[in-house]
Amino acid sequence: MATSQNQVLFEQSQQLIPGGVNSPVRAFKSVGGTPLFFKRGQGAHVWDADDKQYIDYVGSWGPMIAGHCHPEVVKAVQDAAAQGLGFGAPTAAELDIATLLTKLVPSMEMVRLVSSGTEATMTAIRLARGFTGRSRIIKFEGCYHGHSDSLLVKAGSGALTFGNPSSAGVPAELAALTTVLQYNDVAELEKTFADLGKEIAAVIVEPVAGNMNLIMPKPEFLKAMRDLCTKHGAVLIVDEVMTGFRVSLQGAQGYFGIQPDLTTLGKVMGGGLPAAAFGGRRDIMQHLAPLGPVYQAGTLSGNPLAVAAGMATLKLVQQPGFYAYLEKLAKRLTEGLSASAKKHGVTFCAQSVGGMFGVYFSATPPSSFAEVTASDTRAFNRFFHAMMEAGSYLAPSAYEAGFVSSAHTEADIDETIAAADKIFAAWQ
Ligand code: HOZ
Repeated sequence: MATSQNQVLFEQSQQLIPGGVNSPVRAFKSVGGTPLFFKRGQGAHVWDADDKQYIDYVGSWGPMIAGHCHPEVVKAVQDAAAQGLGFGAPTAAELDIATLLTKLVPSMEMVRLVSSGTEATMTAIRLARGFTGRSRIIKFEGCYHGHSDSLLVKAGSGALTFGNPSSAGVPAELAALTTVLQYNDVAELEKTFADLGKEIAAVIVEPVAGNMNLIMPKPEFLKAMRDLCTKHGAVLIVDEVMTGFRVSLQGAQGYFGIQPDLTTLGKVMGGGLPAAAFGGRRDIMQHLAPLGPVYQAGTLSGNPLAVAAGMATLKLVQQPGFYAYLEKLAKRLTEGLSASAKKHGVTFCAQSVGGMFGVYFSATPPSSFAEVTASDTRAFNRFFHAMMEAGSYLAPSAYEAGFVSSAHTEADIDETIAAADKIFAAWQ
């Protein structure tokens, strides 16, 4: 058998790059085997270093909502590149995207562009602390908000996948200022505010948890959070890095009707290039330098190529029927997979919201960290590899959400369901 180029590249990479990857969850460590090294993407498909083709359900972890290499996105980036790769000075394009973002997400009265979701959430926390003069923040177990110190406490995504939800290197003194509660547990949230209300600067939440697989919020959970933050003068930060322009055009806040004080965005708004943002109430945003005392900066913030890719993508998602199509595809996928598993007696379920979905080797969709970590991860790992072999690429972890794009077709989805059906038929 010919040597896999994925294997060759992985072995070489491990000599130079810790774990052979530049972001841990890419390493396939929890699912086992060799990570795929991608060469090319087009529409809903990607090709690995061995030229094997896959239907892609990762979409660069969310940004590729219009598929890979959408001609309008590629052209916008090429046009921007021809004008200059970066200036470290304001451009009119930054005003254009700020105008669009504040129009599409009306709770954002002002917005600041950054380059990654981690920067957006890290700064939103600092801003909330600077605005309230308080230090404590509340997050929820299994929610992942990037890898800044205050937020890498009982986190999801790669941190959970590799069993280090609270990272080494985060000073205990800092971690002590992060109170971690259970997702969807209203009583615990109420009690914490009753006990510590005056200390709480902010609550930060993934409005649909997408970094411990996919967990839907209970409506009363988001409502209680809003009410308690208002009552106690804490800042509600809704982290829409994953859900923004993914769950609906107005993100999860539009979908569920919640009004955050601050919102963080990333992924889709950069169209695949490094652009992210945070924004919200004007009185809070005015505390940011150079207007106010809370500092934040970035040489690459508002980079013209990233802004161009983001603008082109945000133009595409505003087309009529865009989200209805994504939702239809995601439902077709999750319903098809669930029906097949049921037919073959496999304990499995799946659900979706907008263009994101979760698959679970459990009888019902989990609603908490405890439930999701009780699902059968060995079964997931086996399924993941069998699906990859059959040409469908899922996220390489039982604790990540999946994504569809407008480039996926019903035929793509049906091919994936047919592959799963064969796998479930042989499942013991
Ligand atoms: N934070 C991403 C998963 N939710 C992983 C990013 C990456 O590995 O590219």
